[in-house]
Amino acid sequence: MQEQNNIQEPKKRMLSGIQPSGDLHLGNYLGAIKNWADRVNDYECYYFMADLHTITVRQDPADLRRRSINQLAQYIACGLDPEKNVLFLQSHVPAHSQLAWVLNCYTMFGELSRMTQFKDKSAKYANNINAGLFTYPVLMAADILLYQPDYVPVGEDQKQHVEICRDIAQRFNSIYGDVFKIPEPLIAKTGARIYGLTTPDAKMSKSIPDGCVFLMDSPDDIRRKFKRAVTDSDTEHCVRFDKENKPGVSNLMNIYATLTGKTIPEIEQEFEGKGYGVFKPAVGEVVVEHLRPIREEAERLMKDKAYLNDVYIAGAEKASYIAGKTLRKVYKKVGFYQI
Ligand code: ATP
Ligand code: LTN
Repeated sequence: MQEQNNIQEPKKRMLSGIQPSGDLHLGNYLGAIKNWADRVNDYECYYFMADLHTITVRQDPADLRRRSINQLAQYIACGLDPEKNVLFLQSHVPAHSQLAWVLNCYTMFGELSRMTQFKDKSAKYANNINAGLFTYPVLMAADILLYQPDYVPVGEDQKQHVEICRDIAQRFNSIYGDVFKIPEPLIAKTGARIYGLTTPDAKMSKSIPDGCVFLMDSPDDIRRKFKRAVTDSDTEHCVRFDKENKPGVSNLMNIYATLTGKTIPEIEQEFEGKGYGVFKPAVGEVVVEHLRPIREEAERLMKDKAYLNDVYIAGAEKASYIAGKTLRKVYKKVGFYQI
């Protein structure tokens, strides 16, 4: 019976990527990768390292190379089995750059100017506001549309980019017919926005290493970071969810909830009358234990470059096959002469 259903309804397709522009952290994991790993059995999944995107900001070439292979090891250690998912490096599939050029011509200057990430990054990297930073969302739209996915699981900060991708696809389809599937962003209910442990008003990000918990951090580093987490300045000192007045505590509760599956009221009850001195190390310990097997497996895989290279080669082949089909269709529709 089950088998019959599978035959009638092909699995929905899912695609996402992360830039290898820094080491993966708890925000990437809870906002994105954990949701990918939780769904591998129910969807046909494509996950990639967005290395083309990283050079919108200057990168050290040796670091970029090292992180591109280490990130693959970390994806696999997080539960993305290369036998069940297509894992690949964006620059290994030329169709991404090729489709991006075409889509550039169907994307408006005005809509790109409204992108929050462009505004943030051009303020942050004011001496290098390059054209790639501006057209970043077009390359991202190409990444997505090539694979005709149903869903794009990302953290909340990427929602605007998935929305512009939908707009570009709809514009293209309205001219040429149904070329692209219109994808939906998939944003987790908990973990979609993790804040820095020392900056509870800014998202956890590798660019603020102080309050950022990296997947490869040692247990002692993680414990130390949670002990020093900013809570709040009121005198109440009770574990209560209140994003407005207690952003630090609420962030820690969100992390705890996402990793344990407990609800916010259950957590409030668990720590009733216990204060932050008990709560902060408890969250730290849950994180340490959750990340321990991931770190150990990633360390093992990072030493096996031959295996990682094989995964990349197989991933690029499978991805190129699907991406090539869409690209050929697009080239034909816009009128490029076919031979
Ligand atoms: P940067 O700080 O350089 O912008 P980043 O650390 O935010 O980078 P990205 O490569 O931009 O990492 O994000 C990869 C994925 O992780 C995206 O789906 C993004 O939405 C998600 N993500 C990143 N930071 C967080 C966070 N703090 N909370 C939840 N999800 C996050
Ligand atoms: N911009 C994304 C990375 C990214 C991506 C994508 C995510 C590049 N291409 C396609 C989903 C789908 C980010 O995480 N900063």
